[in-house]
Amino acid sequence: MPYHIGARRAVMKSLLQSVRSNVREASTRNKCSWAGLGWPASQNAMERRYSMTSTSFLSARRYLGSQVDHPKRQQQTEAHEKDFLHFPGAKTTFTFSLEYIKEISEDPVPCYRLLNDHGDPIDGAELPEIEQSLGVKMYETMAILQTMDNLYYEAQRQGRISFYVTSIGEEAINVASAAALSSDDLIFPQYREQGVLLWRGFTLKDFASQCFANDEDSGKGRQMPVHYGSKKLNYITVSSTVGTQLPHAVGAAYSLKMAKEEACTVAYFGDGGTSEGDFHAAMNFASVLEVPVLFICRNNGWAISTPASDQYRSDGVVVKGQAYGIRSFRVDGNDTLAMYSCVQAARKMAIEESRPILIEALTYRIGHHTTSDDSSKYRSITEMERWKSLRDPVIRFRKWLEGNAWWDEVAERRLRATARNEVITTMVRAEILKKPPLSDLFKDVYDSVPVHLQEQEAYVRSTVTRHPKDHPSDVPL
Ligand SMILES: Cc1ncc(C[n+]2csc(CCOP(=O)(O)OP(=O)(O)O)c2C)c(N)n1
Ligand SMILES: [Mg+2]
Repeated sequence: MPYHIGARRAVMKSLLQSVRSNVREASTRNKCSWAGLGWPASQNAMERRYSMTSTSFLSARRYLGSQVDHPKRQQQTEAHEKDFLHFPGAKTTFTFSLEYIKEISEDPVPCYRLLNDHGDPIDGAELPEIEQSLGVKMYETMAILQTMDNLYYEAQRQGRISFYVTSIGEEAINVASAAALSSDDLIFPQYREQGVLLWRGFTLKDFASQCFANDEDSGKGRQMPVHYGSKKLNYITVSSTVGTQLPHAVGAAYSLKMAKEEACTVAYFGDGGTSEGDFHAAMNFASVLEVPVLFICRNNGWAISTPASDQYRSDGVVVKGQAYGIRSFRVDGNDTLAMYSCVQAARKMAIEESRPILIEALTYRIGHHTTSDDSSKYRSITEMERWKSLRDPVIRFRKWLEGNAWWDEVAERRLRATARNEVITTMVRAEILKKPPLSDLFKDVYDSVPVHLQEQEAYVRSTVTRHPKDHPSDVPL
């Protein structure tokens, strides 16, 4: 028999003997009951420890979920009210029942919604105050976003741009959250939030310049298509490295707090983003630093081909907030009004109380992950079609507008035709504009270009001179 097993047995035996003798002693003094009831407050810590050990070693183990309203637990709590002990890491009471926290609640966190799937207000729901002009602007932005996404998707398929990401199915999360924020709030996007930028005033020309990487792109053509950014609009440049924007948003929120600004930071991310370490680090930092940041998770059920069921075993994302001490909401991300009202309330709390808030917006990614993906390979067409036909957030909001007599078929046709025309016109123009010069590749990071970048530029130029046919003819040297 290996030594360590024998040694462990000896330790167990002596522990059991010690437990038995202590239990006998305690029972004689009538200070501990086999039934597992409490002990007098005067009992010392050693006795308590052995009493607890005796229950778990010598009687059948009972595992009680902490959410079960157990009468014995209540008695214990009353008996030990004076027994509070402040550990450096927690303030808590004692129990001698070996209990666990249930891994998942029997009642899932309900999802906040105000409109049903047909766009009718739910009985008794308190709708946010939205003026006609705001409601119409939100709808128009969603419709323009949808038009832009469809046309750019086609443009990629025609080989005119190299890459595109649509937000089809997630228009309400984009636009309603943007509408509930202030332009002073700093946005840290993932990559499927172009509707937030559109709402803030990024023009169709700006989108086109970025996607076609032309001379008018404020990023000077240095990013892949859809990696938008705008200093003027407080929109940090997209980085598609999943999750990296989350700690950044927390750091920036800390700086807003120190500067006593009346603004918050807003980090958008997907369900897949919550599997990154950065998500957890960001949540914890935000909680302990008490900073005004909104974590808006677009839980669309898929992280490329990985379904949400392979992403977590918890009740979605919303419950993760509590573990970090963060107040959290679960909202129907396809309900424009609910999304608007939730983000508005969350923003107020974040700023007035200087606290982070987590919002899990439930939705569905109707399009492929990106133009590099074919989602029919890993999910059923029926699933996609069902969401498209029954749960489209744009149609749902339109029905609500129509119910208020704020929108009709004529306005719809006019808007769609104008949007289509503008997207195509800006796209065609952006395509023929000249590209930024090669030298721009080496600028804007350092005040003056350092030697190693000068050397790299010289190397690129000599390569182009040697292989002129491999250099794109529309990029000036
Ligand atoms: C750190 C990192 N790992 C992996 C990838 C590859 N990748 C790109 S998007 C993506 C899935 C993200 O899913 P989710 O966060 O749910 O966002 P969604 O695409 O559904 O909007 C992955 C794994 C990446 N870009 N960065
Ligand atoms: Mg996702």
